[in-house]
Amino acid sequence: MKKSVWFLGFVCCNLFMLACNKKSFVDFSENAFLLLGGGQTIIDEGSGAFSHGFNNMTESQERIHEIGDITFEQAFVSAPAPKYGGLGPLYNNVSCVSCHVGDGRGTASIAGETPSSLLFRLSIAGNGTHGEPLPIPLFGGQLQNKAIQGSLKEADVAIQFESLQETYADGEIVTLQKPKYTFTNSYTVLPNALVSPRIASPVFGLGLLQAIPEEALLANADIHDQNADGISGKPNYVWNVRTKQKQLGRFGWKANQPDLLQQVAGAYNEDMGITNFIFPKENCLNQVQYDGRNDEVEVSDSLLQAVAFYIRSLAVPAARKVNTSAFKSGYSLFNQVGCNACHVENYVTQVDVSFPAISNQKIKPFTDLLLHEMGEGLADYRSDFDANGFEWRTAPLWGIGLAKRVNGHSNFLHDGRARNLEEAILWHGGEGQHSKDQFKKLSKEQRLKLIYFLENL
Ligand code: HEC
Ligand code: HEC
Ligand SMILES: [Ca+2]
Ligand SMILES: [Ca+2]
Ligand SMILES: [Ca+2]
Repeated sequence: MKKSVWFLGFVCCNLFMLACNKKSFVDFSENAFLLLGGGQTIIDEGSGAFSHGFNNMTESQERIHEIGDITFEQAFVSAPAPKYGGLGPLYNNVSCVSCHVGDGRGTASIAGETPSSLLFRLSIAGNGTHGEPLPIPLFGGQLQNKAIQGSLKEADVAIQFESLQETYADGEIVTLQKPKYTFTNSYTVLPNALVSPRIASPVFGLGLLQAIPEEALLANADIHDQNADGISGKPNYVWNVRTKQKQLGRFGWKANQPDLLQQVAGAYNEDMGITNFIFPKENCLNQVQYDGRNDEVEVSDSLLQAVAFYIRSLAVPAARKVNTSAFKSGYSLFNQVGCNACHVENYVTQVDVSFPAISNQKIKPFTDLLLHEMGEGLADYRSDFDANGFEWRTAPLWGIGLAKRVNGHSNFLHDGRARNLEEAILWHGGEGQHSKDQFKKLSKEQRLKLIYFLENL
């Protein structure tokens, strides 16, 4: 929570309250790029850039945001405790913020170590009744590599990297690293599993993404590539546990979660072993050490809702250096090589009468929130509802240039394998191959400009 910051629209209206006419507003045409989050754009390029609440909330909304913020940062403990007890028996980490550092990305994985903010989704082949992945007997749908005293962690994970190379048209060579995972010390025999590694993704701006009208997203879908541009774009339809219906998926690296509340409730349950009203059973049902008690929730309904609201009302940092010629040419090149076919720039959020601050915002997240086939290199060979083993959700690019400032590293993609923006681009295959090939044909100067544009988003 940082209050001494400026919201763009707010600055003008406040300083020129009496003459709040067109003139005193920021010139939208010239500065349009600053406003990645519409009126919920914050000017901050420091380490707290992802951690600002919305502008124009009511006093009670600000209070809920604050309570959610505290709970997001709270480490849960294993002992029975009035508010923050119930950790485990199995878990991956002790708090939301320990994985989503500064409301941003997980820490980078290091060869030979067990990663702390990288999760492994597990399943056996096939789908459940709602299209969901099938859990592995004795391990469930996620590998927990930590356990409280008296319980057994499911396994350790070791990472190794193998290198491969990409060569630009001008002859320059870039070395990429591909992770390989080995599971050791499993508490019982780990059967042959489908495994999907996923690093913690940034959590700011997600309320705005949730508020994009479904029609606007579906307008970009082209499952069978009928316009033959090589880009399909497929919506994922996933199970909403509360409404007991299939719904458009928006969150997670495969758009495998329908809304923020379910995503947050799932995180408490699977990542931390904290039961809640949406997922009331401990995540270790198959383990013998399970104590059989699932009669009380370990995070209260109101704290769970507060955390979901906190995430929903996190603002987006402004773009920087937008009036430089490097930024402008980088932006043209981004569109020229076809990055915008998936990283779609503009939306207007729908009106929510109960939450004006999130309504009718002109946002620039640079994503279509749809699934794309991204080639062998990125494949996890594991389906997740309608997403197949080659498909991933287009990652939003707003705020991406601040990742290093907030998280101290610039590792990207679903498992954090890319060590910088250039490597992230060079991993694009499948539907992204053509765009990547175009990028590889650019001159060094042009490539640097495109990356400069991303660095300032
Ligand atoms: C062990 C690390 C870890 C912990 C702890 C954790 N998360 Fe996550 N979080 C992840 C990973 C990994 C993903 C991506 C999941 C996927 O693709 O299915 C994610 C995704 C999310 C998303 C969706 C992001 C997006 O862009 O779609 C939200 C929201 C979120 N987490 C909130 C939380 C909250 C709230 C908590 C605490 C209750 C929490 N997370 C705890 C690792 C973690
Ligand atoms: C076919 C659709 C498509 C095209 C075209 C495309 N991307 Fe992506 N992009 C994706 C998807 C899907 C991901 C997530 C892949 C993953 O994590 O495995 C992604 C991820 C990224 C990331 C990493 C984001 C993160 O949070 O980790 C960057 C950076 C990126 N793209 C930039 C670009 C640029 C620059 C171009 C043009 C050269 C481009 N993309 C073209 C679909 C696309
Ligand atoms: Ca528990
Ligand atoms: Ca498990
Ligand atoms: Ca198409």
